[in-house]
Amino acid sequence: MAGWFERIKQGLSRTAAPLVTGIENLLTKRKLDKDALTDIEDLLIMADVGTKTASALTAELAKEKFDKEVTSEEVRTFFADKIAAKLEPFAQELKIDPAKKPFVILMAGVNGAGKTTTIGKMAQQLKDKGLKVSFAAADTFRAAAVEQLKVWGERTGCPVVSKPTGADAAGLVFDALTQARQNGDDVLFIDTAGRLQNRSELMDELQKIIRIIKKQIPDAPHACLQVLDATVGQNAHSQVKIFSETIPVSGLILTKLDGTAKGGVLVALTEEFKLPVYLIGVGEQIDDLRPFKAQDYAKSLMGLTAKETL
Ligand SMILES: Nc1nc2c(ncn2[C@@H]2O[C@H](COP(=O)(O)OP(=O)(O)O)[C@@H](O)[C@H]2O)c(=O)[nH]1
Ligand SMILES: [Mg+2]
Repeated sequence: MAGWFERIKQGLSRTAAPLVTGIENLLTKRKLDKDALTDIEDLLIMADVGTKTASALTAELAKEKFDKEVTSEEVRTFFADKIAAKLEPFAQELKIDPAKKPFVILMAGVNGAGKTTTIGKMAQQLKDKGLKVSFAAADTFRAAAVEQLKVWGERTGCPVVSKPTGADAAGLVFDALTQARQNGDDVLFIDTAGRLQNRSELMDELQKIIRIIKKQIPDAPHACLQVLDATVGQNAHSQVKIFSETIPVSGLILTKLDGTAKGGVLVALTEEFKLPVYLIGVGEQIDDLRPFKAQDYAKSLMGLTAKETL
């Protein structure tokens, strides 16, 4: 896709900028000594790649380049290659199985992570492929949440099953499933609430939704996607931990990579949870959702240009 790499690079520029200037400053007229390595490790930690990964990457760099003259670009290319290799197995495409009709996708994540927006963006991509898509507005807790999903429904031409605020979310999901089956929809997105303040209530509700889905379609939901706001940095770890203890999270979507200096968190997350990353959000517009490509991400993170993706 034209401009794809530029968009990711621009998105990650806030994460990359301190790394680029930091490493540049460190290595000007200086060999890669012990102090420089410590400082480089700190820069990686500040980009939120995680302490374990930061120290592993720095150790690998030391092994090859210690006491040698290296340029900032060499160091960043070295890291980008290592990071890309780590991420490659997790950069997957979310496959919609046409045998599952509807293919049920449950979207989970804390308030403000980007669930509703991402549903809208994903729906547009699926509609462009000719699929029939509908939404269940199961975030019945906030009136604004239902309205927001309806706006995305109109924008993408997807029917939305909703009920007044405070309605039972699981009951609504049951109705939405029935309707999606009757209409022969290919995909049903279930938007859920994310109020972590009352964790046990929320988690009970999610589990109840899953039980209700299984009453109609035993092998559904076919995907449980956790949406994460990349700007929260290391907090993303506890969020994935909490949600995956409650529901069978099958993959991640990272949003707001365009507005963060913590874009490296994706590296640490995959290392810890070994979950596929299907998509990344790089803006608020409908087409600001991109497949996660390990190479491009790693290069962008290191402020490098991807010549081979042109
Ligand atoms: N910059 C940016 N903003 C995003 C992205 N994804 C979502 N948002 C914004 O984040 C806010 C919360 O998103 P929303 O979908 O309502 O989150 P939800 O509470 O999880 O449903 C909204 O203002 C969205 O426009 C993204 O990738 N980049
Ligand atoms: Mg929402």
